Amino acid sequence: MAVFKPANRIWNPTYECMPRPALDALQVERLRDRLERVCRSVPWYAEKMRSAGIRPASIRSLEDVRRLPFTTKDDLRKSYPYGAFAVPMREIVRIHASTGTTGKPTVVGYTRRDMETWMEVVARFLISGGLTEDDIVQIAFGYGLFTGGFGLHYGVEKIGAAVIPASSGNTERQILLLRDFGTTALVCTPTYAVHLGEELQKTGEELSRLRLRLGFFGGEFWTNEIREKIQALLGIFATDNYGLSEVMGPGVSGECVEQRGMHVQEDHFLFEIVHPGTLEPVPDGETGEVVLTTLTKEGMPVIRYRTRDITRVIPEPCPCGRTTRRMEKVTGRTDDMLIIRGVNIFPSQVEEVLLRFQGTAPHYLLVASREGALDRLEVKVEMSEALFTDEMKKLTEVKEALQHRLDSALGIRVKLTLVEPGSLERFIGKAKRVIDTRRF
Ligand code: DLL
Repeated sequence: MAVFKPANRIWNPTYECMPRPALDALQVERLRDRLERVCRSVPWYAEKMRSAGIRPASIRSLEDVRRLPFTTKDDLRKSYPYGAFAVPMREIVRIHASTGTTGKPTVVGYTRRDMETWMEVVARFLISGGLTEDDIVQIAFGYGLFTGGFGLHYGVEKIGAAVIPASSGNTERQILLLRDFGTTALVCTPTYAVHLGEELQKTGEELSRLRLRLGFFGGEFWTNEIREKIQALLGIFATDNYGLSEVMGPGVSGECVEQRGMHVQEDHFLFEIVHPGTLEPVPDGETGEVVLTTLTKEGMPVIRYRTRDITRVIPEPCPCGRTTRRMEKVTGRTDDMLIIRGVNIFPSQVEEVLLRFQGTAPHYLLVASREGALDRLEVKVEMSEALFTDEMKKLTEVKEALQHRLDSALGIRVKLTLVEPGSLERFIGKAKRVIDTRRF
């Protein structure tokens, strides 16, 4: 289905379109101020800076940020639950926690001013992706410790659009709301958007009878091919937005109507890309790990936080007029990366092959195992309904062709298993695409 392109609107041109030299100067000033604060109020941060020989007053340019030590998830875990807070508990008005899959969650606290900043940055990316005051926004992210639900909620309200706090799950009810409440914009993970789209299709509902026109998806990586699929399934214009609890939640960056990379809210977050091995900054345009420093956060500031997310800066200026730098779609996490017989493999590579290939659905699972001394990678892929009902001969041909594409895209031989439509687990939140049995 042809997708319209919304008008280019900017929520806060003062900051989003600030001339670069002024923005750089603002970042340095805010960085110095945050460092001073952190050193005053978080003992382990003060110690970290002292051991690295850093005095906040000596930070004079953005180059100086390279001298600062990194913060890792482990540092934050060690300070569980409130040891990374930089203000007394009386100033904290909200607590969230990250969706850790192992061990304890990372706890994050927000002051009233942090809440205002959060609403502001979410409002910015919603407006940049085409939202208006007239929209009715169905939020199908979980409301709870996860930052997705509440984070988006207050940003939508700030703009003055109407929120339907549907929360996650119960696809039947989501479809009912979409239809009966006249939802115009959908907010959820891209995986759930695909699921919702497929379920909607099964009901035989005609898209032209819905009012849906926009989608804001984030919380996990997704490819441009998935975007096309979602846009067609739901008849919408879809944009990507990125964030993480440790830094703020959603709102760190988001796409504009160009749909080409996410503008980082650089007046609030200092953004670097470093080589995950050497930890040295890479030149603009080269791929590496995202490192973020909060420039205004009061409750729980972080300095050079290693996100483990892999992407690159898009060096060209954006036609939308914003001066903030854009990050390319995240291609994966360093901890989702599998090393199979010395070759680095990301789930996104498999997804790209599948989406360009007829006969399979974008539901897949990578299973790494070890046989003797040899690593093995099995790729389980759901067949489409059409292929499933086709004759055996066709099935074998498709399997061979897909095997060939996967082997050449990944650079290793994989074991391909085609499974029945609907047999792999569906996710209402973030998808889990990798099982590595070698770690246990
Ligand atoms: O997922 C915050 C969020 C909620 C962002 C809703 C956007 C929308 P966490 O649960 O702490 O916070 O997980 C953060 O999710 O480090 C990335 O690995 C991944 N992630 C988030 N957004 C994207 C995205 C929220 N647009 C972790 N593309 C991050 C790729 C994403 N990965």
